[in-house]
Amino acid sequence: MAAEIRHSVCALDCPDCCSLLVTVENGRATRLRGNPEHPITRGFLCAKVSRYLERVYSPQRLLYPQKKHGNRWVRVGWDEAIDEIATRLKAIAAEFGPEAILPYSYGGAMGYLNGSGMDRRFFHRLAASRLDRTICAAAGGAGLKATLGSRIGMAPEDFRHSRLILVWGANIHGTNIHLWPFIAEARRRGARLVAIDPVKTRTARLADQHLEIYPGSDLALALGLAHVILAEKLEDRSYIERCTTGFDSLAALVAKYPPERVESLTGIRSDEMVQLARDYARLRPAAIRLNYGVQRSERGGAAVRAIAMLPALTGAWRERGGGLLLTTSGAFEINREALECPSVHPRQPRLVNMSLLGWALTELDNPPVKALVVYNSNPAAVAPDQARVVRGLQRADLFKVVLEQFETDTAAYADFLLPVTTFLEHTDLYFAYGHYYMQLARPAIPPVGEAKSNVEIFRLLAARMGFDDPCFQESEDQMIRGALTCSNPFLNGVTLERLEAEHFVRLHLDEPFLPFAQGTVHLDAAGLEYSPPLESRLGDKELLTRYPLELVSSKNDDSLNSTFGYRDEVDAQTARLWMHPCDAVPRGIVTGDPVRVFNNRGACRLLALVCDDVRPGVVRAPSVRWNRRSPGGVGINVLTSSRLTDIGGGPTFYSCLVQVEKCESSISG
Ligand SMILES: Nc1nc2c(c(=O)[nH]1)N[C@H]1C(S)=C(S)[C@@H](COP(=O)(O)OP(=O)(O)OC[C@H]3O[C@@H](n4cnc5c(=O)[nH]c(N)nc54)[C@H](O)[C@@H]3O)O[C@H]1N2
Ligand SMILES: Nc1nc2c(c(=O)[nH]1)N[C@H]1C(S)=C(S)[C@@H](COP(=O)(O)OP(=O)(O)OC[C@H]3O[C@@H](n4cnc5c(=O)[nH]c(N)nc54)[C@H](O)[C@@H]3O)O[C@H]1N2
Ligand code: SF4
Ligand SMILES: [Mo]
Repeated sequence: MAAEIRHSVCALDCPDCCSLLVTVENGRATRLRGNPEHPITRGFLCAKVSRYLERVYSPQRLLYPQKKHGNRWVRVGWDEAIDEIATRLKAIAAEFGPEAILPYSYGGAMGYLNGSGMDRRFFHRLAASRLDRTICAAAGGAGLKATLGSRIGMAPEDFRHSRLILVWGANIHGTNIHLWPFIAEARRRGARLVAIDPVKTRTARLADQHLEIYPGSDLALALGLAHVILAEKLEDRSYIERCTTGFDSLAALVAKYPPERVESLTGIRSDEMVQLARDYARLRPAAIRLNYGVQRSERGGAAVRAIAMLPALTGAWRERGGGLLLTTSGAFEINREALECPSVHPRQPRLVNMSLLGWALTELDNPPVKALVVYNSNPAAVAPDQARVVRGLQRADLFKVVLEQFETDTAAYADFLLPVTTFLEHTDLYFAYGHYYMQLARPAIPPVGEAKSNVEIFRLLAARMGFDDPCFQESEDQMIRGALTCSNPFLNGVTLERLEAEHFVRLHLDEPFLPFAQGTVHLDAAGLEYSPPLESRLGDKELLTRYPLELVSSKNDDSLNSTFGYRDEVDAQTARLWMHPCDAVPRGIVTGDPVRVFNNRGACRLLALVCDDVRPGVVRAPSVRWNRRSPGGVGINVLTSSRLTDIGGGPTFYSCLVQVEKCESSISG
C-alpha cells in the first residue's frame, strides 16, 4: 500500500499544541513532522516529539492489561480487568462511601475527550471525590483572572510587531519553541529581548539582556517597575482613566518600592531596573511573555497579578504587539456541562487538592481514600512532598488503578495497570494554551497492542458498573458536538464539520486581536504587599542556616515533565545539579561529582554540573527525573514541600531551600 499522510495533533502538555503530519505505511507510522500549513507549528517540531514514534513503538510500551500478584505482574484480559476493577470500586463505595474513591489526572493527554471527558462523567456518576487540578497553573490562572478578568492574552503571532519583549520566567527555547520565530522576526526589525530568570537558560543566553532575579521575588520587581513608571510619569493616563479600577491604591503601594529597596529584594541592580522600566514604557509596542515559572513560588499568584498590571499602566494593550501572554486557554471555554456531565449525580462530593496528594493519601479521613485511579499523570514522580506521596501509594489497603503507556514510578504501585493509546491512536478535540487555534485529530494509526483510549476505558467501566445514563453511550463525535454547543463568542463558527475538513480552525477573534484595548483591568493593590518566600535567601533565618541554597527544579529542555523519563539521554540531563562555582568550590565539588541534595523533607542524589548558568545561591535540577532511575529510588520532589501558593492553591516547587554536599559514593543511600 502506498504511504499516506494523515493529520494529528501533539497532545503533550505544551503551549504550542502542534499540528502534525504523520506518514503511515501499512498501518504503521513511519514519519512525523510539523504541519507547514499551521500558522504556529510552521513545519517544525521540538526535539522531544520529532522522535515520538520511537515512543509509540517502544519495546517498553505497555501492550496489555496487567494485574499485580504479590510482587509480579500477570497478564489478564480486558474483560477480567474491567470486571474486577468495577467490583472493587463498588465494594469500596458501599463500605466507605463513594468519596473514598479519588481520581488523579493531569496533563498526559491534553485533549478534551481524553483529558476531561468520559473520565469526568464516570467519576461524577460514581459521586467520587472531585480533584482540584492545581499542580501546574492554578496560582497564575487565579492571578491573571484577578487582574484581567479572564485567562487570555496576546496572540503569539503578534510578537512579531513588538519592539521590546520581556520573557519573564519563560524559557521559550525549552518550553515554547514555536513562539521563537515571531520573537526572531521582531528582533530582525530591531526589537530588544530581555530575559528575567534566575537561570541562564538557552533563552536567556540568546537575549540582549539577562536579569538574574532571586527566585520568588517577581512581585517585588513588578512593584519596582511600576514605581519607576509612575515616579517618572511614564504612565498612560488616558488608558488608566478609561480602562482600570483601583489605580490609586496601586500608586500608594508602589510608592513604597523605590529601586534601592527592590534591588535588595530581587538582586537586580537598581540602575538596570530603572532602565528596564523606562524602556518598557517607551519602546512601543512592548510585550511580556510570562510563563508559569514565576507562579510556582509562595507569592506566585500575587506576582502574576502585579506583572499583569504593567501593560495597563503604560497602555501597552492598545497596540498590536503590546500586552502580555500567559495563556490563551480562557478563549476556549466550551460547554463543560455537556462535556463532563456533572449533573449525572445530584450531589457535589468533596474537592481534594491534587497538590496535597501526600496528605490526602496518608491523613485525609471521613472517609479515607481507599481507591486511587490515576491517568494522564505520574504523581509518584511529579507531585510535591514525595516521601508522603510514596508512603500513600505503598499502602496495602489502597486499591490502585493506573492507566498508562509506560511503567512509570506510579504504575509500579498499581494493582491494575491498563495500557492506553497515544494521541496518534485516538480521536480528540484540542484547545491550546499558547495560540488561538482549535484542532481535531482522528486516529492516524490503529492502537498499539491491546491499548485503549481513556474514553473507551471509562466507557467500559461505566457499563460494568451498571451506569445506564445516555452520556455513557455517546460517541466521540457526539461528545465533540456537545462541547462545541455553547455561547462563547470566540467559538463562533468552530464546528466539527469545519474541523474535519480543515484540521485546525482559528477562533473567532477581532483582527487585530487587542483583548484589553477596552474593558476593565483591576489594579487594586490589596494582597500585593511583598514579603519574601519563607523558603528563600531572604526567608526564614533558621531554615537558611541549615539549607542555604535555593533549588529551582524547572523544566528540562528536551523532555516533558516525567513523560520521557525512560530515555537514557533524558535521564542523564535530569540527573544533573547545576551549581555556581561560588557554591561548589567551598564544598569541594567539581563537575561530575555525585552530590547529596537534602533538606528537612528528604535527600536525593544527583551529579554536579559546576557552571555560571545559575546565580550564586541558586541550584538548578532540570526536571522531572524518574524516581526508579535515581540512586536510592527517590526523585527531586522528595525535596519540595506541600506548602501552597498565596492564591489558587498551587504547589510551590520553586520555593525550596536545600543543602548540598559531596558524597563519597554515587549509590549509597
Ligand atoms: N521542554 C519542555 N517543555 C515543556 C515542559 C517540560 O517539562 N519540558 N513542561 C510543560 C509544562 S507542564 C508547562 S507548565 C510549561 C511551563 O513552561 P515554563 O513556565 O516556561 O517552564 P518553567 O521551566 O517552569 O519556568 C520557566 C523559567 O522560569 C524560571 N524561574 C523559576 N523560578 C522563577 C522565579 O521565581 N522568577 C522568575 N522570573 N523565573 C523563574 C526557570 O528558571 C525557567 O527558566 O512548559 C511545558 N513545556
Ligand atoms: N519538581 C518539579 N515538579 C513538577 C514540575 C516541575 O517543574 N518541577 N512541574 C509540574 C507541572 S507544571 C506539571 S504540569 C506536572 C506534570 O505532571 P503530569 O501531568 O503527571 O505529567 P507527566 O509527568 O508528563 O505525566 C503524564 C503521564 O501521562 C501519560 N499519558 C500520556 N497520554 C496518556 C493518555 O492518553 N492516557 C493516559 N491514561 N495516560 C497518558 C504519560 O505516559 C505520562 O506518564 O508536574 C509538576 N511537577
Ligand atoms: S511538545 Fe510542544 S513543541 Fe513539541 S511537538 Fe508537542 S506541542 Fe509542539
Ligand atoms: Mo505544567
